[in-house]
Amino acid sequence: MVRTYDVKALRGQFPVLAEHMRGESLTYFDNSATSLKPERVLTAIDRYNREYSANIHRGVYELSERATVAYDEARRSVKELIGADDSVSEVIFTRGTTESINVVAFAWALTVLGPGDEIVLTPIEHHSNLVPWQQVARRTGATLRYIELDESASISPAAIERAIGPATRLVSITGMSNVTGYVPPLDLVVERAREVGARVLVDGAQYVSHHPVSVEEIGCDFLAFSGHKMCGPTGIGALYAKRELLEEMDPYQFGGDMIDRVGLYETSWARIPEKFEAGTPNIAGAIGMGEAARFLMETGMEAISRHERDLTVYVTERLDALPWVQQYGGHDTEHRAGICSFNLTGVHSHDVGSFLDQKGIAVRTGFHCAQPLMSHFGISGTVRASFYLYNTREEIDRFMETLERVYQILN
Ligand code: C6P
Repeated sequence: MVRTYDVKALRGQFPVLAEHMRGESLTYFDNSATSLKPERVLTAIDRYNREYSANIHRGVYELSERATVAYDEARRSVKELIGADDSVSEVIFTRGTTESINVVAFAWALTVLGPGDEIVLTPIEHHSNLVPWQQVARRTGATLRYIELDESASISPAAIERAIGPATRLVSITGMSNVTGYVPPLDLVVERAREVGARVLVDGAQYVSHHPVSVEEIGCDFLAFSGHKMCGPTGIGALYAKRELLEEMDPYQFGGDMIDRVGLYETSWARIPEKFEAGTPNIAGAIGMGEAARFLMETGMEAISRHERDLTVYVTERLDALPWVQQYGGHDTEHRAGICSFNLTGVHSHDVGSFLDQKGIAVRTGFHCAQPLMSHFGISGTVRASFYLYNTREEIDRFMETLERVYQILN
């Protein structure tokens, strides 16, 4: 049976889309900052708080058992979304991508890296996948190396070959740029890393919400992602890691629930994943993220990705036709998804954003937590429109009409 992609029905599931902003119906094009949440995710969180709001792993009573079951089910759904195989890997709940990357930086990299070791990054990374590695390099004596970009901020096989070598211990790379939507060739990165015995962390903050993902197929060692970018709530995210790595890693934080036996002077750790989840976790958040994962799987990640590609091709072509628009990240929509970044000649990105806001259109402007990439383009910021499963061509038409007006008025 071929399922049709019913964008109208999907839109009906997102209460925020019925809102008006500045007296206009909302056009939400800031999905890379955070996505909207469907009714069923809101209901799942609400039901936990109203009907079985107990702590997990602690009570022998039914309320606590219900919370524990829901929390464990959420973990299973998140694992299923990314194709993680229970027998060889695990998912840990964190506060989001940023914390997940910090867990790897502080619980793994700090203990295994030293002088002479290299951490390979790219200049397209979000600050969350740069700053922790600068800290690790400073504290361990390891060196940072960057995969060179071409003019459109893409990565060639030759650049990967040059940057990853015998001294590389870790490659930490985004699965999808939050500025241009560019999807780097992860297969080549992982293949090269394997040749030299390096580990690979994929920053999946954007990647997981927009693509079908199978960590087993990608072959990465770590994958970091956030609930709020995939129709879930804020304050929750996940770190996927190979079980063997989690076994050898020390806990990241210490306290309740992550222990096995505690004495006055010595403590042994609980099993994975509890070993990495000290204290009462964000139970409602995890349940919301689990529901979001089920929603995405039922909608179909292939279908979502196809829908977004259609929107990306459409908007790119329309922007390309305007001589006063400078787009960033190239025209190769095969390797880009869901995002377009641009400037209008002679108009500051913030002014464009404020004008669009007057028409109820929400975009992000500025450097998007990616200053090295802005330096690569030689600019201080862009206007970024980022799409998701509920956006439509009609919204893009409205956006384009408004952009034409912005240019006429502000240029
Ligand atoms: N990017 C954006 O508007 P957190 O904040 O931990 O959920 O995600 C951090 C992060 C890491 N990597 C990438 C590629 C990201 O896009 C983000 C978040 C948002 O682009 C907010 S700055």
